[in-house]
Amino acid sequence: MTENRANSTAPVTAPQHSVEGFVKEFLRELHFGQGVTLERASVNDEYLALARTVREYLMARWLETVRRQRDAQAKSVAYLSAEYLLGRQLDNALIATDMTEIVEEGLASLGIELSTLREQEVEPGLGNGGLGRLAACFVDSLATMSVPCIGYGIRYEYGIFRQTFVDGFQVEQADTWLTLGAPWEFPHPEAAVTVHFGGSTERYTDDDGVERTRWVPAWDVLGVPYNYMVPGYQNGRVNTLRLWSARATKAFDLAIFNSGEYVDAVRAQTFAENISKVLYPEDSTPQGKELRLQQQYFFVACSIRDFVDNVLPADFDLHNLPDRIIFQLNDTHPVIAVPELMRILVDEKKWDWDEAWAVTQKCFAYTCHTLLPEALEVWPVALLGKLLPRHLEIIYRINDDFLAEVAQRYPGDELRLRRMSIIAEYPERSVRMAFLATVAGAKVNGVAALHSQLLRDKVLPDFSEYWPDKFTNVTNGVTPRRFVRLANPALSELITDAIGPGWLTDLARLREMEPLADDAEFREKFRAVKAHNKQRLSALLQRRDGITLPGDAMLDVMVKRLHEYKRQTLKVLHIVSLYERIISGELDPTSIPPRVFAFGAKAAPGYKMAKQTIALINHVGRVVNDDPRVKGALTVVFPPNYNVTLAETLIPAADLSEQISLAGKEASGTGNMKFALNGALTIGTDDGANVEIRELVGDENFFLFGLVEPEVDALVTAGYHPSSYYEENPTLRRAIDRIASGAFAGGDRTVFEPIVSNLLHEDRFLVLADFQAYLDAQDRVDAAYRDTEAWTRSAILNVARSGYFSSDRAMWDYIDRIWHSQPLAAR
Ligand code: 26V
Repeated sequence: MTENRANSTAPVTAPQHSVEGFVKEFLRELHFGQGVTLERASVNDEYLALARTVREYLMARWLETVRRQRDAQAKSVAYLSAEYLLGRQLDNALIATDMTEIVEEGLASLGIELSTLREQEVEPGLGNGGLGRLAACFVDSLATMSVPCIGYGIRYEYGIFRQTFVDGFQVEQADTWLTLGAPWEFPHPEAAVTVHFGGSTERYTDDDGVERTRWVPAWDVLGVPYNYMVPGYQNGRVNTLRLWSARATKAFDLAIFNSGEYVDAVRAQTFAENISKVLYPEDSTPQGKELRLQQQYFFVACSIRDFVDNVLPADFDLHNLPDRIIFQLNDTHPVIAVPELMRILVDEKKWDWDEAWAVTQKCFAYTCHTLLPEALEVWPVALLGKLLPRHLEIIYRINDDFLAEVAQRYPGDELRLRRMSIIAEYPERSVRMAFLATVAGAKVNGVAALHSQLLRDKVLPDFSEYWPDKFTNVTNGVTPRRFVRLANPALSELITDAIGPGWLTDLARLREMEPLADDAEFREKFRAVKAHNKQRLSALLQRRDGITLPGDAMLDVMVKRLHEYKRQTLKVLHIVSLYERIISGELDPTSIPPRVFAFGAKAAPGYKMAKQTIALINHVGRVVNDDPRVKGALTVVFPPNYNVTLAETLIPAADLSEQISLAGKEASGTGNMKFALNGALTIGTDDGANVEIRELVGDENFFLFGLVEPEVDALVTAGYHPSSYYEENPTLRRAIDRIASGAFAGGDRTVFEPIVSNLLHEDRFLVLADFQAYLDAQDRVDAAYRDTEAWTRSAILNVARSGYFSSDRAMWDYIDRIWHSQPLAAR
């Protein structure tokens, strides 16, 4: 039967690549897919029909890619990530298939504007910030490089909340990305996988007389796979992203239902389905969330099962698993996959422990994305033992074996054993997931050069001493398809005119633009692109939020999650200081270039200080924007609900990119790369990938300020007293006093008191220590901006020298240093 089917597979052909072919297909989708005529179709009908039409152009490539990957039996990357911030799919698919013009023309012939349908798409916001967006960039690159990869994750019914402002305060709304239809996903309920939870373990003797353990779980759920296409850029490849959705194993219990207990019957279903219901936005309190641990185990258990049972051939010898797969752990969220694979090999396949461990250690690699101790996940033993009793036993055994080895190398070094134990004893007995990942992983990497160094020296020093070769760096990257080609078509055209095609898949070629920085005519064109992008942003903000941007001003942008370590407060102090100096007569507003300060940031719903900071920005904005004394000179805008879609219009319009985290706190940053690639200059600290950006674009094209990491360390060790900066710096004092006076809260001194008192008495992230250096750097920015030609030259050099930050390069680095996999040969 299977043989027959394999032999009779008819080639799947894409619809005709022409305007007529497209129109025919689109109308067919409208009629037979949506059940409407063109006359009666809503915008949503048209969007869904268009999405389905476009995906048909990808279908043949997808099926062919999957077939070829199977046939080649090549090593695959399984990217395990709890988050994917994909952004809108339509435009990306159009660019990948080179269909934009055909579609635009075809739709126009029917009286429909492509741009209207684009706007209809709600992006799948299945991530919080940089970590989720990085995963999306990586799968894009692997598809474009023809490298076999499956992305595995969770299909959250509700992604990151939609942010609104009420009186300047953040209010969260449910993200209903699925309600108007989900044309990009392919559910496969028939391929559901069962995942077990709870219960206990028991010992038994198997038929060969070997003592074994089995897990007797208490409850289970189904994982239904939803497949998404990940199109490579005009290369005929489409990889797969497989996101899991939880379903109850029995839709409802008929017996209970028949006895009239309807509520009880649906309760079981609701309980199971809660697992993939919402994305955790709580990155302020990562611990103690049972549901989150359920989510983590749920998606990795489904993914490993899927790979072993469905992707590998039926007769595959799992001893060869490391030749066929590398599970890349995107942070610690999927680390429970390690004991899960051990459980499958030891309990189900009945392997020896050592044999199983040898294979497991070759199948995983771990990427760490943070330096903040509070962001490193730990799971209380009590919770883990209740939810996954067998996994806890396996973790104990891994730890015992590991510590025995360490004890052999360092006899008598009790303290070291305690430091390196996967199990922490205080303040609560718990499992340190980063340690487990480090012990199990073939490689451990940080995400920028400085971060990887600090990871070795500060976060995992004992481990890097123990396994120096295990540690490596892969500096992050971003996909130029979405963040240059899609987001900035005008710049893309200018680049192609200048250096020819091909740079979008070989971004180092941007270097060829360098000489053009000295070409006055080219600079003129480059400025025209920026001006065009500012107008495009202005129109969007007007339409979207009723925000009016002043015509000709420097656009100074800070967009990223709201966290104290990122220091949005430092930016606010700069604005308040300028405002205060102007209204007190110290600063002539016409002596500085007019600026628009644009913010975009979501705060975790439970993170009070972050939410206060959002309110402060909005309140400062209201006062500054309404004050005729600064009109034209200073404008503050904070469009709500910053997401991938908004980034695509904001970043290409920016002149100045704010990357002002406290040195040693931002692992990498990836927004910083997107800005540089779109011709914004960076004002930034010596942190994360800023370090590499500055090295590449050159000191003279980057505004560096602030303490460096060893200085931060020394200052904190010596005892940091923020109030002394307040007392000694009158400019700083006046800015803080103005906030404290209630000037931005209608005279109410209590509203922002927590922020003021935090700054003066705690200031964990040394905002006050860096304040003056930041202001000085901003003065250098103003001076540089006045010299239009020199500024444009720097902006062009930022673009030309940022090719290194392509996620394609990052993927090659992973392949060389970690995965040792291969692209599939060209046809
Ligand atoms: C951050 C924080 C900060 C405060 C308290 C608790 C907490 C918990 C989790 C996190 C997020 C850590 C993971 C993460 O998103 N890291 C980001 O990964 C990006 C991609 O590598 C990188 O560019 C960012 O610098 C890094 O913050």
